[in-house]
Amino acid sequence: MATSAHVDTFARDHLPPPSALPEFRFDRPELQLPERLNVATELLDRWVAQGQGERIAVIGEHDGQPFAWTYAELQQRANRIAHVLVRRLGLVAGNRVLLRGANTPMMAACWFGVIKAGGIAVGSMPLLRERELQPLVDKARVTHALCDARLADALQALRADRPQLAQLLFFNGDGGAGSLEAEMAAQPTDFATVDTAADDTALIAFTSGTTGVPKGTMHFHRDVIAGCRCWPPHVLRASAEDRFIGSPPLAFTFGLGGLLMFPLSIGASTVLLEKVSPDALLTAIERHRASVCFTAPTSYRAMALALADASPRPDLTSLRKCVSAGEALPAATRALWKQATGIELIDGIGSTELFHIFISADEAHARPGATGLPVPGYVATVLDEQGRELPHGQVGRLAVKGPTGCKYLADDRQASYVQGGWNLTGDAYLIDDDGQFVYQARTDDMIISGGYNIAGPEVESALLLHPAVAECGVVGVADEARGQIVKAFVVLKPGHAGDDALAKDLQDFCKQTIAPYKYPRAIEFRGSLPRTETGKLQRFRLRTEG
Ligand code: 3UK
Repeated sequence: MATSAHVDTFARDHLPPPSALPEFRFDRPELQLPERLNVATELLDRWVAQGQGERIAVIGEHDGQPFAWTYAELQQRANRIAHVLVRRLGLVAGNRVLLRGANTPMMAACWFGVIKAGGIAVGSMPLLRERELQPLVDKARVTHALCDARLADALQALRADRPQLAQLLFFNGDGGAGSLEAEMAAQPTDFATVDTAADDTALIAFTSGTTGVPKGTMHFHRDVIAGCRCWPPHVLRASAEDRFIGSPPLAFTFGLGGLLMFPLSIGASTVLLEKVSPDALLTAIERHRASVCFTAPTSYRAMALALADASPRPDLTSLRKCVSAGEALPAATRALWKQATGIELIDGIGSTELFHIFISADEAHARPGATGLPVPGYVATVLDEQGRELPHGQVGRLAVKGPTGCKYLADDRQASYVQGGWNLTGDAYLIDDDGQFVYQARTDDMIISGGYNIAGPEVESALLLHPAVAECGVVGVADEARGQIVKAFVVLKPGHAGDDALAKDLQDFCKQTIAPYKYPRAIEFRGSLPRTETGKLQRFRLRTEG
């Protein structure tokens, strides 16, 4: 093992014991990584050193006006931030720096500034309030924070009884005295990136999990680089000429990988947007002539529906690759997006624990209703309750191994995510005859009604084929006779009335589309559905509210 560069050993001291780690596999030539590795050297410094510093790295918008920073400009900003952290805020390698803000070029510069200084980046979703931020700050024992001035409130409140958070600077405000920008101006533009070990922790990402105390997942420098070498070159296959765009926050590893690590790993450009409703994303794709898009399935569906009514229709001819992750992609949504744009979606399942996508299908291997095949570098299977591999066609627990894997920060739940060397994602899957992995449901979300196992997402996929349905969520609700019954929450497209006749029509439609016993015995029409900031349906809320 290479010597750690971390002076503050908090991360290493709170890794799971070796016996609780999953098996790591580095059995491909591109995964033979050096003992010393820093993500910023690989993704940022390298391009400047190779004379590519004038290429555009990040694009943002200020007051509606686009602006761009080259790789050299992004590097210089990151270097100045690294100096501010070390010289002004007293950071030592291994300290944890909370990063708080929407996706902006400054946020990207802060991320690299932390990494260059040997710090550990701790992302936080922009919408989190004080009460939700507090467990992250305490659990990761955050020592410093860089925060968008427009999100100052929650942090200011926490700071009162946490002396360590005195090490806090704000950016994207007026840039006046005491701001991060003003501090940066006083620092030089060069900085020697800290020579971290490949297994020094680079980031702690908190799960977007909807229940319980958030889990911090630790990712080494090597995990991020391995992530850049598996799914992107084998499935996405973007090039240096591509311009990436999308909605997931950089605090979510789907966004961090898709909108920052992956484009920069190939010398491409990325558009970082603060406001990313489906309508805003459509307009931004046109304005920036973006070519690779990352967002959640519901966002593709909303964009496709908006395109059907849009006049004038935004010009999306620049777009060539569209990635869907975060939730299962219903076949109806895949078909709608293809109809609207001509583009076959690239579906992929990833998780915060494994950093990014590990099962996926490129355009040529896409199969409606299936997620795809294990990404080169990963192996996957389906296990029964005892941990035995199940034959194809049988539903069981998805299990994955590869170069990345679950490393929870001081958390007993490590033992439920990692069993027998496998990462168990909590998803019920089956493998079909072609070896394609077919998503069923979260294992906790399987509905058991009258003795039958029913996967809510399958019922949702059926309902989404109905012309009146915009969005829907299907859960099990308690029922005296059947234990549970299938209940659908349905958002209608404009011009449809949620009455008994339509409810009956939707039920009949389901009975004709999937096995009749799965049809929703209860239907409730809603104006919208509860979702996380990462686009996931909050089923537990539907269950309790329903
Ligand atoms: C679900 C999917 C079916 C699945 C993520 C891409 O979503 C990400 O990370 P999270 O930790 O959630 C993980 C869970 O989300 N899921 C994600 N993608 C799919 N289910 N089909 C999909 N395509 O339950 C999984 O266990 O929030 C996704 C890259 C990085 C990520 N962190």
